[in-house]
Amino acid sequence: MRFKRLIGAAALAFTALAAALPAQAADYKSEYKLSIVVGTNFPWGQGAVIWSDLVRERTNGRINIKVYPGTSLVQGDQTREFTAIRQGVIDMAIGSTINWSPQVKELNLFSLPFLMPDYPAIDALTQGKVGEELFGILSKKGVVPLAWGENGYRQLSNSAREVKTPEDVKGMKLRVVGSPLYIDIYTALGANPTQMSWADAQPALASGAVDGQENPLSIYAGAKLYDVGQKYLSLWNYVADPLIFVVNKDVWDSWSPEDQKIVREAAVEAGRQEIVIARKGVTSTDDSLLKEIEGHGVKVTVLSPEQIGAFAKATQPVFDKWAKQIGPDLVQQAQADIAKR
Ligand code: X2X
Repeated sequence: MRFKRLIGAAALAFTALAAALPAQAADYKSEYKLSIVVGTNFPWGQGAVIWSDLVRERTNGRINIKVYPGTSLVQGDQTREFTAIRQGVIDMAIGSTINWSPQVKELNLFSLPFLMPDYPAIDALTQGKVGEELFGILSKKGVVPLAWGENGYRQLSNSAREVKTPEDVKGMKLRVVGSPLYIDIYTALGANPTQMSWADAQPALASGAVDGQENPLSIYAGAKLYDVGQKYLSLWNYVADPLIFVVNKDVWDSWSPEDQKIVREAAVEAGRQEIVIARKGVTSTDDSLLKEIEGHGVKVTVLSPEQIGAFAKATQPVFDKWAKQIGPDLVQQAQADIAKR
């Protein structure tokens, strides 16, 4: 009986203590898991570090974010990342539109071949009506979207030969990312695309199981793909993948309005900084990253507008097919905003 009373007293004391604590402290987790695909040495990963550091500082450690690179919370399977965020296996993420497009078909917009010819075109979408509409769609899917970042323009590399025309990629075995749209693009070009995760792509390139791949230059250089025989690089800006900063909805709702504001503002700041980092060294005014890549014996081929036109023509049926799936209104809005940029 004494024992029971003791337990009763302990429970009472605990209840009193919990009531005395601010509600938020009781609800907050000791760690929030932030998922990204690549490591913190890449611009994408730096964005994650900037965001988590800002949040930790400004909340005095109330919100303690830990970065999980390599999509390790879903065993490297980046196409399952979005589902895992919705389910709460992942608390927050900075994800590529490509990796989430199997669950959010509208995000395929950025993968429509040759839709966005330059950086102002990307910005016209993410910072305009299209971006707002996409955030609205995400908000209905169990996540709270906060800010845009950028992986970058995806360029084609391979170990076999210089690529200047659709003819040059015929029969080439190419690793592509998780959206079926990429299978369609490379099939239309007569290549032999094979879908695999980024984790699997690197050994496949090293062993020669695939001839080539497509990724932003920051990923190509950060992963040292020139060391695994990827000596031919064609710059054609055919698609670009923005990044989206999100928090799981239940996690978001567990935070005080003050902390929500801090997390949102930090995401916007980190996103802005990350985009600057992602665009560094790959423009005509600063081509330092390109020079570095060439220094590794890589043949860099910048496609002319005419050469790009030939690829655009060959992939037009893919554009048209996917524009219907994404939603003709959204695609038209995107095209109009790009035309006005
Ligand atoms: O897997 C890729 O190619 C990467 C790293 O760019 C993405 O996550 C979309």
